[in-house]
Amino acid sequence: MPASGPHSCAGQPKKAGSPDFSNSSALPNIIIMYADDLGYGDVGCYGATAIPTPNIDRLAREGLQFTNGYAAASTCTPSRYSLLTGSYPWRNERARILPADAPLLITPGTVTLPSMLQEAGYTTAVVGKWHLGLGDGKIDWNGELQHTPLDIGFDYAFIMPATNDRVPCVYIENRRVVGLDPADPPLEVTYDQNQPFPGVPTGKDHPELLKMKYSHGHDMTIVNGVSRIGYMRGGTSAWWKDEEMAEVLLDKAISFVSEQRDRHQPFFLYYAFHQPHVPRLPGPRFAGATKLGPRGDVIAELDWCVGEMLNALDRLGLAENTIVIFSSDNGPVLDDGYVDGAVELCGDHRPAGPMRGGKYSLLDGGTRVPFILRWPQRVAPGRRSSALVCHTDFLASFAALTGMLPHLPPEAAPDSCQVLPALLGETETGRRELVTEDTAARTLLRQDNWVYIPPYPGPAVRRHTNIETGYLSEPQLYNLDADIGQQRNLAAAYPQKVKEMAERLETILAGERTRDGDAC
Ligand code: NG6
Ligand code: CA
Repeated sequence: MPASGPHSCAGQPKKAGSPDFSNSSALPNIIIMYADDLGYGDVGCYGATAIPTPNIDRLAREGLQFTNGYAAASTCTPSRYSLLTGSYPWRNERARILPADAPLLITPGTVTLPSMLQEAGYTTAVVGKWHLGLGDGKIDWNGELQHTPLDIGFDYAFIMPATNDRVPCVYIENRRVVGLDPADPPLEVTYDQNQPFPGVPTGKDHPELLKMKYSHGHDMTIVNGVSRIGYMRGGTSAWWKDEEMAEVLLDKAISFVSEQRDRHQPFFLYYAFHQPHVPRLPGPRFAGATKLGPRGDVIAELDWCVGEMLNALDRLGLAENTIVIFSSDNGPVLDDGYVDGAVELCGDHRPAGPMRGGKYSLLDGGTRVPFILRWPQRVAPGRRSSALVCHTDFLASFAALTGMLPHLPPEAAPDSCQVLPALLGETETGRRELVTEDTAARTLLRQDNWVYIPPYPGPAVRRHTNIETGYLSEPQLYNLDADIGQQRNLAAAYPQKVKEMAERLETILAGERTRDGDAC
């Protein structure tokens, strides 16, 4: 039991005048810890043996582990968009993998998970990977940024603008790039292939300067010995060191939580890790932590960050009434553009667990992800749930938890199901239906344990990354109950089921809102 376990702070004296978070009527704090490209099978409690993840496993032991927990998409931007807005990403045609200088994808004024929680009295923060666009057109990286997380519901932001393989390789705190020196030339960024900055070394022209070589893409500006996507120059005092990123972000995340300790308000923290996305460069103490090379090592580092946050909650006496969720934005990939041994050293490790496909894919390995919820005060520890739940559902579910659901405007969070009873382990019935999408925003329908994938043209295996796409010129129908590995296409055997699900998917894609329909 976490309440009486060795890490629990139950029984420790509370500071005078501090809020009593053990009072069961107080709204819980909420922390979403969100990994980047972590597969279902990469975590010990989901079956991994080659990578030690004692802290994520601890979370599962003390909480509820979902076996049918989904991201809305098999890539980052659309998944995160869906988590924050409660909307299926395919409703917004811009919700695709974005460069860092793309305009903010979420229009200020949209109801978001953090803005809803702000209304409910929460202090809200994002720390880590953003990748949802910034600004509203042209960005001056040296000035005060507009259209940032602060404009869509976050009170505090410490972010990496896009991904760790995309420029600009700088952190942004609230509205400013961190660590710019006025004596440096201004920071400039472009993704225009035809406009590289003259004189700034690229991976393509100066491979001898690289400490990690690229395998595909990633041949532009060199930062910290690693060439990236996009070009950047100036503002060099602000450029990050990848090996320090885990500690930099962890420090900001823990500082935010610590600062909330003595405030009479609940908090929401969206802590978005950069691991195990490429380039994989662990801090020195995790280099060599596994036999799987950098990919395994950064997962061990990620796990350590999770543990440090759990320990901080214990120390601060906040563990009991804090909901901690751990999940991932999409499924796994081995070679995602750098030569880091991920493929060669993988051995028997199965990053997607028993599933087919991975990142970018329509197959289940693309979107079924580790998904754990711990709330010692309310959720029984050490259980598993097969309820179908998706990150998209957090908005309506936490609106229900905080009394905000009746106040959501009808157009808000159109695809967010109120599945709070499932999230809290009170039932194993989650949503009935779920639409997920791949990197090209091609969709599929899941209904109970059935998956229908429409016919799509295109290669069966994605180039470079070597991941099955899920594309087939015929319809695909799988029953995940009996066939989690999607090995037996039942479409020919169940033509009526195929017809019904195809029609249903069409109806949803034509605009039917999920939130008040039968899907939930
Ligand atoms: C792809 C990148 C890949 C990764 C991905 C986004 C190339 C060749 N590949 O375009 O490395 O950055 O975008 O990943 O550039 S995600 O997890 O943020 O969706
Ligand atoms: Ca990702």
